[in-house]
Amino acid sequence: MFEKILIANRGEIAVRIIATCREMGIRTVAVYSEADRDALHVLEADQAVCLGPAEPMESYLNMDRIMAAARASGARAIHPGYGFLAENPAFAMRCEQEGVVFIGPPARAIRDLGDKTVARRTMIESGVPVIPGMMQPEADPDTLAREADRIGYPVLIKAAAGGGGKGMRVVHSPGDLAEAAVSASSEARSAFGNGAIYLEKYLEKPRHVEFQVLADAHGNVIHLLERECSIQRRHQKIIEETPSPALTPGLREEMGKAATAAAKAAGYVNAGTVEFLLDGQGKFYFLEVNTRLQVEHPVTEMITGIDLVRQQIEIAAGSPLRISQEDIVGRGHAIECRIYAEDPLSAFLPSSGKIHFVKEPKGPGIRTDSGVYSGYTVPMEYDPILSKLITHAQNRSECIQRMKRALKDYVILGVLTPIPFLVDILSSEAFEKGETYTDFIDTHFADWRPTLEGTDLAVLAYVVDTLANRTRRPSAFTAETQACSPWLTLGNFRP
Ligand code: MV4
Repeated sequence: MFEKILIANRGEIAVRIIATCREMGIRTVAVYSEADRDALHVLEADQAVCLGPAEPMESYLNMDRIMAAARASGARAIHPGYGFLAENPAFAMRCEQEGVVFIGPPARAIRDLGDKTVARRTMIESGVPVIPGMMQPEADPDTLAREADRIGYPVLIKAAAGGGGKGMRVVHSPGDLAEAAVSASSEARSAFGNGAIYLEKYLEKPRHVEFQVLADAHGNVIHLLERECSIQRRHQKIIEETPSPALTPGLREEMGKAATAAAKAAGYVNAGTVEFLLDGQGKFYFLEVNTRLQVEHPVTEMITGIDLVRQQIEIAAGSPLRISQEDIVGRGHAIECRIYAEDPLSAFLPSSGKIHFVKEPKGPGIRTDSGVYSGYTVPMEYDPILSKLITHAQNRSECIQRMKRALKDYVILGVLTPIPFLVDILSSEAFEKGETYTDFIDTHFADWRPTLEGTDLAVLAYVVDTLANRTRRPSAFTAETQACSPWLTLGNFRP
């Protein structure tokens, strides 16, 4: 087993990876940029190396500096987390060449699955259902028009190098195709440095259901059930849960088999996620494979009891999987809410600044994966995720109740968060009924406003008042029932 692992990431995911390393007796090396000197992952690691200036190309995306940090610290393996270099085949290749173990899939699997048309061809060969569409990229407008006629409108233009919705265009009629293809291609070129596009049949109102897979270097592949990730805003997931309210036991088994077949076909090793779209008729289609540990991995950990980071490290060290498919049992229900520093009243724009105070919710079935602490300043340079709040309970409705309670008990002062938005989603009838489709936010929360106007000012007034009256206590011998905990009051947005 590795004695020391370098974590090529920051924030909550770096902190999360450090936790498992400590349990395994593995020493950790954090890397950080000049903007992250005071970051939690730096404080928690055994050792920390400064990479350089805040700009990602000078720090977290700089392969030379990360490899130099690994050499200097004597780390034999690198965990890339998610984002940054996690799905960069050149980085995985460089680790392979320099004798450092990349805790992730082989460079070749990352590269092959990164091209969506290569991935589609691989899945078809192994019998995994794919969305009707093209099997290679195409630029010629006449060929595209013929293909669109064959597939049938509406069609969806996608970037071959894509993912995350960039370079996507829905086209409803032949007259709109050529122009949409040009604009999708140029968007893809600026986002991925590759303007290749192809067409798929456009599925209306699908669900996004993904399967966690684990594959070792000895040919064993298992899946760890699904995650329902349909609640997204601008291709950013905000709430994830498992099990999916849409799956029957039969469909789950069928999709799980497709997911492991997909991983085998791609020569996959390590932890990965096979994404599917599920239509209203219970038909599912392969979408793409995410070749990394995902943000939403904790919900899977909660219901299976399996530490995915430990599995990743053991697989990377060459150990065979010690769990088989029959060992995987989902217990109860888990939900994750992502807590970003963002202003739900101003189009969810980042809200960076100092976190004056944070109090995390506690209690049975509650987990917070956090990268922040009281007094920490959220830098502007990176994705503003502060933490993830995960609840686990015996069934979906208790899990929702628990999540609403936990969100209301979560106090973060200094930066804005979407907590009131999340509470309203979890309280909605559509969510309660499990009507979680990819158009959920547009359909039910397009012009959401907080229930209390002027909340921010009132919270500010309340904090000032509280600080000025530190010794205030609920008055004795009265029948008053007003809230006496400032944190409870703030968390509830009932100033
Ligand atoms: C689709 C689709 C409908 N039909 N493909 C969006 C991100 C990218 N990874 C795939 N996406 C979609 N592909 C076909 N053929 C609808 C989406 C989609 C979506 C998918 C999952 C979660 C949220 C979504 C929001 C809008 C569109």
